[in-house]
Parts: sequence; C-alpha cells; structure tokens
Amino acid sequence: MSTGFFGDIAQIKYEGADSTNPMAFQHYNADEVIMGKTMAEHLRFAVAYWHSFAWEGGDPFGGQTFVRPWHPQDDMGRAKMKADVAFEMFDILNAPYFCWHDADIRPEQGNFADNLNTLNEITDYIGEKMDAVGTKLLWGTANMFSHRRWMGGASTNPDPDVFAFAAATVKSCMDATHKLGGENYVLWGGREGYETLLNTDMGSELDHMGRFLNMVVDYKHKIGFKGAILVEPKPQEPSKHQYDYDAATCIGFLRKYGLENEVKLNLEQGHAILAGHSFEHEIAVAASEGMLGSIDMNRNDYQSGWDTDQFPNNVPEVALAYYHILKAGGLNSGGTNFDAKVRRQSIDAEDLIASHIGGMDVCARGLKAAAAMLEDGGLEEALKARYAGWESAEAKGMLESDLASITDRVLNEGINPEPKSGRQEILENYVNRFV
Ligand code: XUL
Ligand code: CO
Repeated sequence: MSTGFFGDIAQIKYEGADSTNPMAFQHYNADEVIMGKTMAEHLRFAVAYWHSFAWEGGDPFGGQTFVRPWHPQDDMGRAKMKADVAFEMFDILNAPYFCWHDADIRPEQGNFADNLNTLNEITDYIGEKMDAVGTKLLWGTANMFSHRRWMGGASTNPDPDVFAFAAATVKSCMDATHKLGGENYVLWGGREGYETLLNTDMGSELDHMGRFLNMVVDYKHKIGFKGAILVEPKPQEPSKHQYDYDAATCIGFLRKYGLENEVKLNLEQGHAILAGHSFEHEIAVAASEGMLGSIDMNRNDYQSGWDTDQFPNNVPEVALAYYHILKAGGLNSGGTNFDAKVRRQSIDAEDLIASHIGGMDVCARGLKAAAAMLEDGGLEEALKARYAGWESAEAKGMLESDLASITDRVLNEGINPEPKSGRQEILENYVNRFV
C-alpha cells in the first residue's frame, strides 16, 4: 500500500533526448549497451538515505525546512514509515542500489545495546522491502560524527571508551550490511582528525586509526563478508583537518598499516574539490594504485568553500571522471552513489525525484561521452605518442642503471633534449567534441 508521499508521480521512464517531460529520463537508458555493458551495469546508481530521508533541511544559520510525515525521527514506527517512503522512491526511480548510515535508518537510543536492537529491527524490515522492490545495498556505514559522543573522534578519540563504542558500532553496521547482502562497507572519518594540534597527539591517533581499520578487515574475513572495505577521503569539514585528507594521503596511510591489498577508496567529487583537486585527479590517483573502489557523485559550489553536496550538473566534469573510471576497468563492486541533497528550499516530494532524474541523466551523458572518447582513442593515442621515447631499449635500460653511467651517456652522445609541445589546447578541443 502506497504512503501517498509521492502523490501521482509514476515510475520514471526513458523518453530520449527530445523529451520535454521533466519526469522522464532523457539520457539514462538503463538497458542501452555501451562498450559491452548496459548503462545500469556501468553506473550502478545508488540513492543516499541520509540526504533524501534523514536530513531535515538545516544549515548553520537555520533549522529544519522539510516537514515530513516521518518527523520527528525518534521513533521506530516513524523509522519504518521513512523506509516505506524511501523504497517507494527507489521504485519510482528504478534505482538499483541505496546506501545508509545506521543513524539514518534507526532512531538514536543513546546507548549501544538499544541502538543494536533498533538497528537489527529496522534492517530486518528493510531487508523485506529490498526483496519486494528489488533494490540492493551498495554499502552500509556507521555514523560516527553526529552524536556528541563522537565530538573528539571515533577510533582516534583520546578516550578509550569511545574507541570501544566505535568498535562495537562498526561491528554492528558490518553485520547489518552483511545480512542485507551489501556489496561494500564504507568508513568516512569526519571526526578522525583534529580541531587544534594544541590538544592532539597525532602520532598515537593515527596508530589507533590504523589498528582499528585492521580490526575491521579481520572482522570482514571472520564473517565471510565478500564486499570491499572502502575509506572515503575528505580534507576537512567537520574537522579542521581530517587524517584521510585525499586519495594520496589515504594510500600512504593504508600502506603504513599494511592494508594496501585490503582496503580501497570511495572517492567523492565535492571532497576532491575541497582538497584542491579535480575529481578525475582523485580517481586517477586511486586507479594508478589499483585502489579505485566506488564513487560518491555530487558537485561542490566552487565559490562557497563548503561541502555543498549538490546534484551533479556539469557534463564535461562528469565525463572526465567516467573516462578515468572506464580506463581503470570500471567500478567493479562499487557504484555511483548520489551523495547529494536538494537545496533546503526544495521542499516538495517532486524535488527529491527531479534531482535524482537530473543527476542520473548527467551521469549518463558523462558516461556516453567518456565511452565515445575511449572508443575513438584520440586521448590514448596522444598519450602514447607523448611517452613514445620510453619504448626504446635504451630508455628502459636507463631505469636499471645509475646516475654516473647516465652522465657518461649524456656526455658521450651529447644528449641535449629539444622541448616538445604538451598540446594541451589541442587535447581540450578534442574533449570538447565529445561533451
Ligand atoms: C560526508 C560524506 C559522508 C560519507 C559517508 O561529507 O561524504 O556522507 O559519504 O559517511
Ligand atoms: Co560521501
């Protein structure tokens, strides 16, 4: 029985680029085959439970703007109503996946035992809805940043009791993710960092975080969870400085604690921007190390400097992101999670649907452009040409030699390199043909 929340909005269908129907896909054609896979298989869209159903529209200057029938979110009956509405939306969008934090789906009880009971109850309920609607779980995660107990960090907290509470919380969320057939498990450490170095022992906090993540990996193997463990880089906000700053920092951390073959990265467009990188930079860094796990798709306001978690609407940007994903062999167990929220003035049920339609269409256009560029091969050809010198036996041999012998060769052969154009504008013009 419908909750009635979405009124008369019917299932969203693909109508093609000429359609002017705002409640239809113009570009996302789930079954269309691109480079041997359907769009649905490439993109693996997920809806983020927190932005669409748990966030109430507050900002640093004002509180709730959304008035929903499942508010206030402090009661199990209303948590179930929230799940009913969520699965109606997954059905309307035909979204293959969703993602949650424990705190999005169950009411906070203020102690671990009751949080565990309510998490078990709501995930049983959600499991039935997953079976009925056919939506799968891309990943689960623990919210270890909202409640005041986490204010000084979770695994990096100076108080060992908070470390213990965090360990129990992550175990419960991994169990729930496993129970629901989740395909990944994510850790984002919003409070794993510091506000001031004046009160922070950074070395021991990092050691605790490394040990904690090793326990997570051990537990994954113990319960036979086959999904990937993913950490999500972000440089700051809410902490002034977060230890998982960006992809490169995370990779160094994972290597230091022996986790480079066990943990991959969940990369987010807006977090890349906050770190001073492009999204494709973060994807390329992870891909070059074989650590590309999944993506959180959104966009950041380039002026505000905040994590604005807007729905993507920039096709050229998205195209370059998927270009690097396709080049790396795709998302595997990962997916495209819309870690994106409507603006706080977008208070209607229709806004929740329209935002996802737009996001899915923008990603579809980006994917199509990326695939066309890869199939055309222009960028790969240019790349190959630029590095062609390294194909020679002499050049390769140099990497096995030493500074003194290389110096001899420079002197003997009179090596004096002639600069060559990087051809950036020509390549940018090339990309422009596809987007
Ligand atoms: C916060 C953020 C989180 C993670 C999951 O910026 O991106 O929602 O994706 O905790
Ligand atoms: Co995210």
